[in-house]
Amino acid sequence: MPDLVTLYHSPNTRSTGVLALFEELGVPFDLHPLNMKAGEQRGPAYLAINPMGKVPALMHRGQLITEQVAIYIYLADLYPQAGLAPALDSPLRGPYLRFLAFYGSCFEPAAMDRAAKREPTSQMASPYGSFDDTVATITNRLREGPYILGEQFSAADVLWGLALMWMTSFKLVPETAEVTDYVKRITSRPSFARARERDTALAAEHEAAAA
Ligand SMILES: N[C@@H](CCC(=O)N[C@@H](CS)C(=O)NCC(=O)O)C(=O)O
Repeated sequence: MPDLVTLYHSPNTRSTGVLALFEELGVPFDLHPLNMKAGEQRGPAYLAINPMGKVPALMHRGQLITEQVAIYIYLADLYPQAGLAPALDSPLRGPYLRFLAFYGSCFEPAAMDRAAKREPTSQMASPYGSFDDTVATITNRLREGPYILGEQFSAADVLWGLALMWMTSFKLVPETAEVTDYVKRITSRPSFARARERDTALAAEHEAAAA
């Protein structure tokens, strides 16, 4: 078993998915909460660790790992016995990496531009083409389901399940049957229930401490 990974986490943020991922992996980790209500993520102590002041972040063997996509890949590979990442020589390794990278380099930027009502550049110049293309790409993939890799549940589903839950609740992504069924399938897993429980308790603590 590798030595403990530290997770820098704030409740009800992108790092909630990493909490659920740890639950899926079933491994111990060191949880380092940051109270965003008190601005701890922008304080000197955390900026000295992660100059971006963002969560999620991992510290492991003296190295900082940031960016959700890198974190999901790193953890699923670090604990291969959980079976959340296809092996390097599996035919599913390509689509697994594709849909993780697609999330970070296409889908999230497209959704953030849409949320901020920013006019996208031309389809040819944009790294994601168009918002509608990104939604169609993931929706078509989910139609094949039940998971991103077909029958095989993976770390990519933890990332996409939570992201699509938020994106549909913010009305950024249309609540089509493919998307809502998928969100329900992923976020009803016990790992998500346990992550939500931890977040609820942490959020209450942070609220009280910042008051
Ligand atoms: N590119 C980062 C984005 C992380 C991010 O934006 N995290 C937000 C929480 S959801 C954050 O830490 N915001 C606090 C701040 O910027 O002060 C990733 O993929 O992990």
